[in-house]
Amino acid sequence: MAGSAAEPIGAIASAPGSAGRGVLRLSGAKAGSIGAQLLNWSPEIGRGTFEATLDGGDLNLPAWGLWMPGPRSFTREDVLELHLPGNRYLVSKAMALILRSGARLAEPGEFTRRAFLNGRLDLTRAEGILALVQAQSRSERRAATALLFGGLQERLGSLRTGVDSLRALCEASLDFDESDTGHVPVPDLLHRLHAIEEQLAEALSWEIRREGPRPEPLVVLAGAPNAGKSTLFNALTGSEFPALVENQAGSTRDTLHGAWQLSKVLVRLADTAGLESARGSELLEQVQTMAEAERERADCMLCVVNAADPVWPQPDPGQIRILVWSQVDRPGVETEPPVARRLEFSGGWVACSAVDRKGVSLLAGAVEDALEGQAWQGNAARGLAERHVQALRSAQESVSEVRTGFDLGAPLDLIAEDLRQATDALDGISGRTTAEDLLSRIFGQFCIGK
Ligand SMILES: Nc1nc2c(ncn2[C@@H]2O[C@H](COP(=O)(O)OP(=O)(O)O)[C@@H](O)[C@H]2O)c(=O)[nH]1
Ligand SMILES: [Mg+2]
Repeated sequence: MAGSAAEPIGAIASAPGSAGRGVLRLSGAKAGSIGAQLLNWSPEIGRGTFEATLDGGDLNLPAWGLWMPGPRSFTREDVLELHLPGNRYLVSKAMALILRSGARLAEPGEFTRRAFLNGRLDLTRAEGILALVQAQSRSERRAATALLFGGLQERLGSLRTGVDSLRALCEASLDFDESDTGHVPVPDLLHRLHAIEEQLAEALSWEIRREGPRPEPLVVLAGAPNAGKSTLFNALTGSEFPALVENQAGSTRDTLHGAWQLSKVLVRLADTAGLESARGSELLEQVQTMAEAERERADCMLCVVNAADPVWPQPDPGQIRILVWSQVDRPGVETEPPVARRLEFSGGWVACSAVDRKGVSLLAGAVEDALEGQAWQGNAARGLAERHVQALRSAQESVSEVRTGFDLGAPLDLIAEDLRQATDALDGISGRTTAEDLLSRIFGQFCIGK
């Protein structure tokens, strides 16, 4: 990535296409003077929002600005954000004006990279932003948020302090008589080493869990009691241990899982208790909480609605949902769901019957379509965990050298050197000592304007 950090960079920060607003972002020492040149505005007014007119060439546009002089900004540099009418053509023209006024087009992730270089974020948090931008499901969003809010960094902080102080003790002891192991008793050093080993193992297992292969996509059956979820579950999974089916609310309590083979992928199908059925006792509350947790985790929801007695779920734009218009073999029922309801289901609708299996293969196709391109196929947060795992493993190797050193009575300066290597490995994760090419790879995955 070229250029000094203070060089002004600019980018369109809103998504392509027409929208309510188009956002341009500028960062760097000259952000204010470029803004003053193009807008009827002066940075002297101070931090905050302002209304102005963007004036240049044949462009004359009302604009709304947000002025955040450094260091109280995302990049810790002077940042000017311009909000314009969300028309792609106008926004591009305004961007061209900004570039002509002396800013350079930002590279992907360059704003976040500057935030990182200026100490605003450590690398794990920057990765959290990336993972969040790329997250496609609720579970990915949760993993990214954990990174963003410093889950790993918190752990690493105390681990690094432990390694550093052990090294300081080893180094301090060097100044004493050579025949002596030092003025700090070895058992104390070993006690500290043990604590480091434990924390390291814990951080590693946490990251390995994040990195590990995600199970098959989870498809969850949900709907009112008697919608036909359990019957459908049995029909789709051909389960050895079929779900209880009964014409009575509350027959399904525990969430059941089974494998459902679609034409290309295998998914995990879950049968849950009927939505909001029979609350009141502690057990039934628990049943509902479990079912809710399962729906939260779902990569795709099958909202089962009984054609003979339709009960409609609350709309939920945050999730991919397919409407399953069920039990259509029953005499006299509507064979298609009402048109007005269909739009509430982002994954479309399928009419089906678990009894004569009508619509079952259509349903499989709809699920496959809904899952295509979804997070489970490739996952940014997981790729990031891989880097952490490698670094933690290398820290662990150095720490086990330290252990061997103590066992063999090695000189303390050798032990201190191994501890220094462990610190370096940990610093690689937080970005204190991360190779330039690795930084470029990480930040290069961002979109321009981020
Ligand atoms: N005719 C017909 N009956 C069904 C169908 N699916 C479920 N049922 C019946 O509807 C009742 C409730 O089914 P169940 O699967 O337990 O519903 P759940 O509460 O949503 O799990 C049972 O009596 C089932 O036999 C179907 O596709 N066709
Ligand atoms: Mg059931």
